[in-house]
Amino acid sequence: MSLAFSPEVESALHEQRPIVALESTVISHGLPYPANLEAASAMQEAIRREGAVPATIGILDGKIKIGLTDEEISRLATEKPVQKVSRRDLAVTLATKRLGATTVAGTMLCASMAGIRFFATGGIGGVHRGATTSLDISADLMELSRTPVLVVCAGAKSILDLDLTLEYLETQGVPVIGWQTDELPAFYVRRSGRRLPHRAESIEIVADIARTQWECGLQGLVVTCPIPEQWSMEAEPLEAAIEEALVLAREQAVKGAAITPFILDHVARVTGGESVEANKALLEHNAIWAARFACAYYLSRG
Ligand code: PSU
Ligand code: MN
Repeated sequence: MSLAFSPEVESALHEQRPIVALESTVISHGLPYPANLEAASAMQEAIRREGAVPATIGILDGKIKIGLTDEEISRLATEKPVQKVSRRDLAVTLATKRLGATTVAGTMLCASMAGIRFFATGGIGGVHRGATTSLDISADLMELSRTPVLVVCAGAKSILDLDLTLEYLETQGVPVIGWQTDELPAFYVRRSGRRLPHRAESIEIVADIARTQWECGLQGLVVTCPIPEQWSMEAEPLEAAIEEALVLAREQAVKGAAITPFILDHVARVTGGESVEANKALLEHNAIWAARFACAYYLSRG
């Protein structure tokens, strides 16, 4: 088996203490340096403060590392190129011993192999705008229907087609639960105008829903937490930046896995870094809630 655990994660697993998985694509491709390092450590600290153990996941030296060290995180934050690892890339990246950063799909898959059930991230991938002809649908959505992990996120960015993303999640049988909200949050913005099928008000009910989901033999779940008010951005200028990025991507023939990082980078530059600060804030916020949900789940299991 290619799994390698940090001592901290290994003992937490052994003692059945709450663990929260963290992805690494947000470090290598989602945020610029040094914001990526700051976000990675803020998330880990937030999870520890809540009484859970963080497990940042990545691919190094032909191993799936569960619980990266600061040095390993630093490599992912600074070295280039880093392979973006979704389900399709896992075996190739391991066998060729390339440096790899796991996406939401890749992280869910590895977390589940390791026996970890809770995962905090920023935004999940989704159905891209124009998917009716490009068929560009993130593998994150399929993974949610296959793998029993609860993903806490701030919804999805409006770089995606949010209506089609919700439709696709419904088709795949993935519950999307608004954390104290009826609306799908749109990452940098608290509201998207899209109604969610379910809402949860208490940490305990989220833990109960997760347990019931898994007892039924069902797989992934999404819990969406809106970005905290003070970091929430204005929707219109963002939308303009995204439209501009999409036109540039088309002109430069950017496709496939490169699309999401390309748009994120453009939006960060156009908003003068405001989007980067918002991104860091929502990542930490999601880490806090994921830790609370994980703690409630393990506490109530006795
Ligand atoms: N959305 C973000 N930031 C990110 C990503 C998505 O706001 O960093 C990353 C996540 O790792 C996600 C991946 O799983 O992009 C989705 O990429 P794709 O659309 O190529 O599946
Ligand atoms: Mn894609």
